[in-house]
Amino acid sequence: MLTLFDYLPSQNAWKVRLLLNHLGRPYRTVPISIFEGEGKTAEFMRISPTGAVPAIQLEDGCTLAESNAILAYLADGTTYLPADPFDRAKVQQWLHFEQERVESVIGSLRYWTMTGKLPHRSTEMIEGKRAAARRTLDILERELATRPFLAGDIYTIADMAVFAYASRAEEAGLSLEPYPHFHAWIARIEAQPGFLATMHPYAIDPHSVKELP
Ligand SMILES: N[C@@H](CCC(=O)N[C@@H](CS)C(=O)NCC(=O)O)C(=O)O
Repeated sequence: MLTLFDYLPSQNAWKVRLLLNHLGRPYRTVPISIFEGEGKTAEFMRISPTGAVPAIQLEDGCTLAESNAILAYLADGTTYLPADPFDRAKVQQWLHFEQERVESVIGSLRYWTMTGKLPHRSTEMIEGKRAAARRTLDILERELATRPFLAGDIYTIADMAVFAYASRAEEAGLSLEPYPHFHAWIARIEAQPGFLATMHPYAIDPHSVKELP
């Protein structure tokens, strides 16, 4: 059976849980307490070179890290990742956008906000991230005004990846009011069969108030 190395408040890991739920694929979970340093053991770093979750181990022992690489691997051969090379590349385009402009911007702000680390970050850094986050939401609003899903007419792993942190922007202190098309896209995704509504706040982990080792 597939193994998922997981940390419940991680929305990067939620992306993988979401896809597994859509696919109805059984898996077992190995929790990694990242704030207690479990990600930085030699054993786990052989599985995930950065020491970050999510990572998976296949039935044959092969391992894979990076949420979007995992999504692409697990979605291969399903409607969530088109077979046509151009359509597939369009999905990749949005997966790269997600890492550069969603996860590392809205995801970071949300993490600092929800774990009480915001007062320990410089004003310059916070304002830089907030401005970048607004640019990201403006892009998503403009793009989603023209089609139902990010890569076209079909729901794909691009939507799953971007949804993970972009839909939680309010937890990062960003208002979503000016973004009606983005709102409608959130509702479309939440209505997909097999959508995984359960997400976990950092507050379930008392260690999350610490800095990562
Ligand atoms: N680019 C990676 C980022 C993964 C990531 O930053 N995971 C966080 C949890 S959301 C983590 O495990 N951090 C611990 C660390 O970096 O030591 C991905 O998309 O999987």
